[in-house]
Amino acid sequence: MTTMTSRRERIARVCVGAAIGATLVACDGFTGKEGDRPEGFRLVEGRIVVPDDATLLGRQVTGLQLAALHLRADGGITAFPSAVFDPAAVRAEASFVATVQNDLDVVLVLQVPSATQRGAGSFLGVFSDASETLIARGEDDLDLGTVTISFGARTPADTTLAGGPGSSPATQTDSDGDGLKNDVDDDDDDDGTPDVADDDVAGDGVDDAVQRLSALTDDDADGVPDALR
Ligand SMILES: [Ca+2]
Ligand SMILES: [Ca+2]
Ligand SMILES: [Ca+2]
Ligand SMILES: [Ca+2]
Repeated sequence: MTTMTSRRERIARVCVGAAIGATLVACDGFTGKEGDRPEGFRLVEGRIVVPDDATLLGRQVTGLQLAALHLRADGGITAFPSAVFDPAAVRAEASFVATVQNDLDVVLVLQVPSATQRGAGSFLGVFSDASETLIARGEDDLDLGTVTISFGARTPADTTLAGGPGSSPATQTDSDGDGLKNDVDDDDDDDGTPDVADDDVAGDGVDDAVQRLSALTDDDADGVPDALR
């Protein structure tokens, strides 16, 4: 997984270099479309408008990334991070893509990368779709459009990211593959228990209640889980 992500990101950088050279060249067969990812993974991508660093954090940040985090039943976190970008170098929008294991529910966060750039980093905000932060499992790729940041009363604890118009993950995901996207499917995992009474709506095997960031330990109660500092 990580190896393939790195390969894709290396290719993306090569493509950028080629574009800057004023000549668009074939990028090693990379198209960004289905078939370019490892089997069992989906792409979660979009563009994010990055405010100036002072507004963002009140502190200097030299790198940012989006990361899809799967909160496991054992209390651990499996991370699927995007490439790192420098907020100071982003004039308008930064593109991101995370290669995410498609059988897992995840939350998508903006973060300062961990030391390895591969794990859960320092939390800056969570993606929210109509107040729901859990992105359901599914094979469909997600294009979140232009993602914007809204700062809450407590930053970063209440900072949320929202996708562009028409980019709701629920309208793009058919978790059980029955032809109905999750937003119009009353039983997202086809287990016979309707979504409204299902503890694990998309059926990734982990109760949804423990998969949201609110389930993580927050000893000082500042709204940022201890594991995401
Ligand atoms: Ca469905
Ligand atoms: Ca269904
Ligand atoms: Ca169900
Ligand atoms: Ca779940």
